[in-house]
Amino acid sequence: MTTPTRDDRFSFGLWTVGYDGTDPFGGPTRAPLDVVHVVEKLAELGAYGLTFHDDDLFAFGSSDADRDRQIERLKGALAETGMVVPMVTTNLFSAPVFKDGGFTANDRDVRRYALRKVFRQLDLGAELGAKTFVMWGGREGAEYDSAKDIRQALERYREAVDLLGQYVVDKGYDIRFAIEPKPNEPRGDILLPTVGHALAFISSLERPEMVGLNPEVGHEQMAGLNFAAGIAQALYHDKLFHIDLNGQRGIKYDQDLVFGHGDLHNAFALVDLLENGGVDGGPTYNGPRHFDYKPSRTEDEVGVWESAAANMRTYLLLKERAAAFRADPEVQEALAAAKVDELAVPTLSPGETYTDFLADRSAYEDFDADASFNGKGGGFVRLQQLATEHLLGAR
Ligand code: ASC
Ligand code: MN
Ligand code: MN
Ligand code: MN
Repeated sequence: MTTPTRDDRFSFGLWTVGYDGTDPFGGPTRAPLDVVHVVEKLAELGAYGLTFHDDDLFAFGSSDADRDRQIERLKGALAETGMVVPMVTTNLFSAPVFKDGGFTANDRDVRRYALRKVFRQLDLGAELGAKTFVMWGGREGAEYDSAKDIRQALERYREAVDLLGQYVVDKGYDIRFAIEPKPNEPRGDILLPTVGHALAFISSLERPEMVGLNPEVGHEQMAGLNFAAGIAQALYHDKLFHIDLNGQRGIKYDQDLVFGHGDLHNAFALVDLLENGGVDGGPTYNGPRHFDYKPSRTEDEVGVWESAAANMRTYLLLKERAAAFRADPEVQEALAAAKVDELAVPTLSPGETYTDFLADRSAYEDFDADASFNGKGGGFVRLQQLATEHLLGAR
C-alpha cells in the first residue's frame, strides 16, 4: 500500500527533479537531467504524470526547430511509458525580460510579450491533453510601494486572465486555470500572496468558473498560515483545481523540501482532508497529487530519485495513518466528545424564523453563559494526542 501506482495519480514538475542546485549563493551542484530520462525514471518509481514550464522543456529563446524536437522527444517518452501531462505552466520569471513581471510589468511591451508566451504554452498544453494551466506569478510584485500601482497591477492581471479564458473558450480547449499564491520571493512582495487573496481576485473575473487555485504547502506556510485550513477553504469554495505538495519549516525562504519534511502534523491533517474528506464528508479533491519540491543541492542524482520516491512514500504512509485514525473507535468517541460533528448542525432549527428565535428564552435569557467557567472542557488536546499517536504509528 505504500508502493506508488498510477492510480495514486502522483505527478512531478520537470523543474523539480531537474533542479540543478543553483541558489542565490552558488551555482549548480548537479548535471542537468534530460527530459526522456526524467519521464522514464518517474514512471519506474510509480508516478503517472509530468508537468513543465515551457522553458523547462526547451530553453528560453529556442528556435522553432529545437522546440519541436524537444516536444517530439517528450511525446516519445510519454508513449513509451504511458505517462501523461496533467498540467502545464509558463515561465514568466527567469528571463531578464520578466524582471518586473509578465502580466503586470509596468512596461506594456513586456506584458504583450508575456501574454504571447502564455498563448503558445496553452496551445502546447491542449495538444498534450493537459487539463490544468497553472499561473504562478513569481515576478508579479514589487519591492517598493512607489514603483507599483497595485490597483492597476490587479487590473492588468485581470485583463490577462480574462483574455486567456476567452481564448480557451474560443479554441474549445478542455483546460481550467489554477492561480498559485505566494507571499514573497523572488519579489519582495508578490500579488495574490495567499489563498484568500487569490479567491477574492477570482471573484473579479469575467469567467470565475474557469479559474481556481493551485496552493503550495510551503507558500502558505511562508506566510505563517495553516495549509490544511487553506485547502479546506479552497474546497469549500470549490476552487481546489490543483495542488503543489512539498515541505517548509516555518517563515523563511521557500524551502521546497520533500512532502512531510516540514510541518508533519499539518501534512497529516492535509492528507486526511484530501483522502477522507475531513470530518464532514464534504467536497473532496480528485486531481493529481503534484509534487513541487527541490531535491536539496547537497544530493547527487541517486539522492534526486530517492527524494522523489520519498514524496510519494510519505504521502501514502500518511494516507495509511489517516485511515487508521478515522477507523479507531477511541478516536470516534473522542471526536464525539469534542462535538466535532455537532458543527454540522445548523444553528437555527428547520423552519425557525428569527421571530421564533428571539422568542426562545432558552437561547439567551435562560442560557447559563457562566457554566463554561470551570465547566466541561472541549477534549481537543486529547484528540490531537490521538492524532499524534496515529501519526507516530503508536496505535
Ligand atoms: C511554478 C510553481 C512554483 C514555481 C517554482 C519555480 O510553476 O508552482 O512554485 O514555479 O517551483 O521554481
Ligand atoms: Mn515553493
Ligand atoms: Mn509551486
Ligand atoms: Mn516552487
